[in-house]
Amino acid sequence: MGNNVKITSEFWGRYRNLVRTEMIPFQWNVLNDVAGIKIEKERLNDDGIPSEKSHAMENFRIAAGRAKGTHYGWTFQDSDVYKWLEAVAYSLREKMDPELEKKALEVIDLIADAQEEDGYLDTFYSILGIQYRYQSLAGSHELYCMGHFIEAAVAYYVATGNEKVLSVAKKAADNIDDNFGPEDGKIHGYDGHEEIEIGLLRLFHVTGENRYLNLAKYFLMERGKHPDFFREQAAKYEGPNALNGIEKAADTYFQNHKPILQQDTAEGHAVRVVYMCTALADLAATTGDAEIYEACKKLWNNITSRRMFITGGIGSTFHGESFTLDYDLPNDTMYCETCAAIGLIFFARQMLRIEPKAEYAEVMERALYNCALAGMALDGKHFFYVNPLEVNPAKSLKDPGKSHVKPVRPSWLGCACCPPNLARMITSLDDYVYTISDDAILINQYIDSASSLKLKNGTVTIKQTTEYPWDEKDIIAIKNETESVVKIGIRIPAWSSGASLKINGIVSEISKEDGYHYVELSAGDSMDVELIFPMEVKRNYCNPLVSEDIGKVAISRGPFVYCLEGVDNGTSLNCLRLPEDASFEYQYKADLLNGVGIIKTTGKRLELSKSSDLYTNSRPAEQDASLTFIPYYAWANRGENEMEVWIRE
Ligand code: FUB
Ligand code: ZN
Repeated sequence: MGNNVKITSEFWGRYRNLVRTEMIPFQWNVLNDVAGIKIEKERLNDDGIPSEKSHAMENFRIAAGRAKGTHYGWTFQDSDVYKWLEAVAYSLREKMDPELEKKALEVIDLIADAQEEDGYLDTFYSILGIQYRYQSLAGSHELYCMGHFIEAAVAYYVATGNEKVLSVAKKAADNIDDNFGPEDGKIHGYDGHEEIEIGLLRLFHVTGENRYLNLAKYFLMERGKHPDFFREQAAKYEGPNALNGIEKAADTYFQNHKPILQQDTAEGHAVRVVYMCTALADLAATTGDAEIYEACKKLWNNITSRRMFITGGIGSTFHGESFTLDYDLPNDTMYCETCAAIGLIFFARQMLRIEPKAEYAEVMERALYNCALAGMALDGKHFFYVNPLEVNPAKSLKDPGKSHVKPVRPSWLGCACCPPNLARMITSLDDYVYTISDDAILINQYIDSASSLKLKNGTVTIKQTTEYPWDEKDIIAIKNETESVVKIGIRIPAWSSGASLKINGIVSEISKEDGYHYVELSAGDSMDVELIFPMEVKRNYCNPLVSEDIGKVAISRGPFVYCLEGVDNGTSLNCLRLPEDASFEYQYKADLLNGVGIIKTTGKRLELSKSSDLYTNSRPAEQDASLTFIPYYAWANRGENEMEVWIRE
């Protein structure tokens, strides 16, 4: 069904294979409590995190009446199963696997059995007291979980044509529609964690049923109109513990401080913000509403030009996993949750549907190749929740203010939202390569692949031949098999100076329109494009308003941000300096970290004082030091050690 983008890239092929062969089976074992995992505390002094097991599948079995017991885990434990199912859907879309399909069908049957007669679907309340449902929305995550289910169901239906899963999703959405909305007798409210809006819009896209679009719009537009909504619900609530005091969080935490269209800055919990923005941008793209798009742009600009780390990570503090204020980007206490980087990628994808601006694809690339990818180890079995730009393991161990910053990836997490999010992101990467409209295609990501893309009047095939992300050349063969003219936008990466282009072997001047060079192909035409985007090693500087990065430089090459790691550079990385005139040597090392490009140079190291005095009146001396940078995504794969992205210049 739909578009077919076959990813043949060695870099991404390895990851996608890893998700299929390691992550999906491993996560299945975790969900079924047979993986033998040890879940670490996420922070010192934090006993609030369920830490023994997942129990997610058992919750469904209990809710379905197939097992006895009670609910265990977070109120959003169900979403781990749904994200697993969504990743399975994309994986089956890429490659059929009867064994995996059998498991997925069993899960779908179980979910259908756990669904209440009237369509309500949430194991927490089905097990602990259905009479209390929809009454603690600040913390219950009921709509969040159903949103994830709907996303999974749509993905599974599109991949396999399975009608049952779609009908369970529609039944759940209809139950939500029966209970929420502007009409008298319905709840005039929304979930504490945005997600249902994304699911409903996806359901609208496959069914064409307007009520799902209207309900998504209702949730988005209602948010922030009555900031007391969560507190009023919580004051009356007598059901099982779904709140844990979250109702006392600031309105900004929930993006509930003012109506969305009036929000100028990204406030509160970062994942919530970008999920909200994803739905808002989808709504703008779907309805063509200019006011909604303006609201998206305000939030996009605030995030990407004031509140985003160079790795594409977002969320400056672990307090509320939140944004803080403009230019507050602390490298060693930040949050940068893997899910938040993934949410930013979702947001960028929707923005590209509205307006062909390459900055959306650039941010997508930045977040994908850096923060998001750092969320998993090269073995596909260990995961970061928090993605720091500077780590000293001793401080993570002793300083409660840094204890959320792990120096190595644990095998699983008490709050396990990130690993399955990564699995669904990587398995659906084919959806991020192009933006397709009726008569135009944007080439957003350079990934070795062969595609057949459906436009209004037929198919366009595009074959990309490239060693990207390591190599600076892409040969793109395009064939317009439609019956009309097709416009193709070729992204000229903003990080590359001096890109060059040949069309059918003839050098062509690049003219950029919002970051894309456009070519047109008449019906039946073919075109060979050779694009070269030099990947020189670049020095990146931060706006001086970011106090932590003053006098520092970060190194990048192509889409990758680089870092220094202790294993290559010794301890006390803060003592290292990269002089302005240092020149770089780039080498691809096939035998290191599954194949990486490293950057070497000669820098300086402060000599440690011979005395143990803390203060002295003489400036420490420096000596030459050889420096080795590796791509940020590959750090923490060689044991526990220090790491630093921003280095003194
Ligand atoms: O609340 C559900 C998920 O758990 C959020 O998206 C993550 O930030 C984590 O808090
Ligand atoms: Zn997460």
